[in-house]
Amino acid sequence: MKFNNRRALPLAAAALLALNLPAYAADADAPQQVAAVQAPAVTIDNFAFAPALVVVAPGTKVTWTNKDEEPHTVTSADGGKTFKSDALDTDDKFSFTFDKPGTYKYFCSIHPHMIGTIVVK
Ligand SMILES: [Cu+2]
Repeated sequence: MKFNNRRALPLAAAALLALNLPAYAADADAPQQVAAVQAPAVTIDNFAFAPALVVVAPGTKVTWTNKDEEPHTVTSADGGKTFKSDALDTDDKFSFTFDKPGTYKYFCSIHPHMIGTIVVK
């Protein structure tokens, strides 16, 4: 009987795992939430923001890092009223926490053709 009980434990654990997996898969919101958590870093490289579009949940801090040899800024499209970085040198970072839902377009004030969008929802 002792022998049988020992063997039953791993089986019970496996059964619990099997029960948990479908619960994850059935959560339709899960992929969106994962994307929101994984996306809060924007790289500035080769005169472009990448990814140019980032979707985050309210309260998320987004961090930009300039990987170019050229200085860039991160400036909200409302003329920098919402957020505005200093000129970022190579490897400099700028962060902004997006508390309110909305679509936030931004650009580099030095190279205005460089544009990006943060969607908060
Ligand atoms: Cu720039």
